[in-house]
Amino acid sequence: MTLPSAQAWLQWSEPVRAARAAGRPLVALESTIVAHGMPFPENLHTAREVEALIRAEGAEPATIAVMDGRIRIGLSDDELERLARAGPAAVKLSRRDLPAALSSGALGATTVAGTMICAHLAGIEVFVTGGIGGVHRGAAQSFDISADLQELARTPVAVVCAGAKSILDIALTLEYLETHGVPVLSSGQDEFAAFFVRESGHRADYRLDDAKEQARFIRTQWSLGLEGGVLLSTPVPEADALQKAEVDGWIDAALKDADVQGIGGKAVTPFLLARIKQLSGGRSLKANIALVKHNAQVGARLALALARLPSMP
Ligand code: PSU
Ligand code: MN
Repeated sequence: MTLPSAQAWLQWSEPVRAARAAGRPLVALESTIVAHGMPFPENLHTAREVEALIRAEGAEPATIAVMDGRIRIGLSDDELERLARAGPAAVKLSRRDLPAALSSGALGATTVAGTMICAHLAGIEVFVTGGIGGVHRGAAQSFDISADLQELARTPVAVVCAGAKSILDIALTLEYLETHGVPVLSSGQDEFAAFFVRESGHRADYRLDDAKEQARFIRTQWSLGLEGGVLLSTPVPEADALQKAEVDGWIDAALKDADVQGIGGKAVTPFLLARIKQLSGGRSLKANIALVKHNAQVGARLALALARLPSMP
């Protein structure tokens, strides 16, 4: 009898398979940001641009999703378009949803947590996203804490993000990560970033601007046998950053709307993102696109640096 292997669920795209065989570093990308985080067609354009930026740095992008009962490691352009057009019709897949989508054959978009699991199965060390999920405001009542944080605590993947949106309670999000032993690194500034806004008012644990330093930190963590991920925050480029005062107003209004409409569970984050886009007249979307593209460059450079540093000490 052969033992069942999670590897059997993986289906590699040809370019990703070739890059891996050639020893070129891979960078995982999530698909919830495509299906649920941005509207069509901006989601498709952004996904293509992000992939191109990673290739231009010398790494290979692997967008991760669930299609036709397989975990896809890398999507063709047609498949990327299928996902972008499906939008919210694609199931949002966090850790607990993966078995359902794989066993039923549903089209699924992986969250940060879902993508970390799949990236780790594929042996991919670096994963680029926009912003992570976290502890929601009012979590003391709602218990709404994203499964992304638990995943960071257990799965050894480096997650590059522009911090977390202030739809979340950023202070509690950072407390949670500290409790679970997840290092929070920042590149480009001392503070943990706040997604559309550069400053969150909270310092990251360690500032490491250089990809080589980041890679040394990450290799050291993993070579010690310390389980779990690393979070690397980098702020939205100055030219595209929004100001805290205006964003706070949109967020307060969006949170109120979610409350009045009784939005709960995994619908909360996509609802808030879409509402903030409306309230900002599209400016939040522009910032969102800019920050994801910037994260892609930071992530690709980290993947290259990690590939040059295969072992520590
Ligand atoms: N933040 C964004 N855009 C997104 C998400 C977060 O700016 O699209 C997505 C990510 O996939 C993240 C998920 O993992 O939302 C978190 O959802 P929840 O809060 O339901 O765990
Ligand atoms: Mn939640």
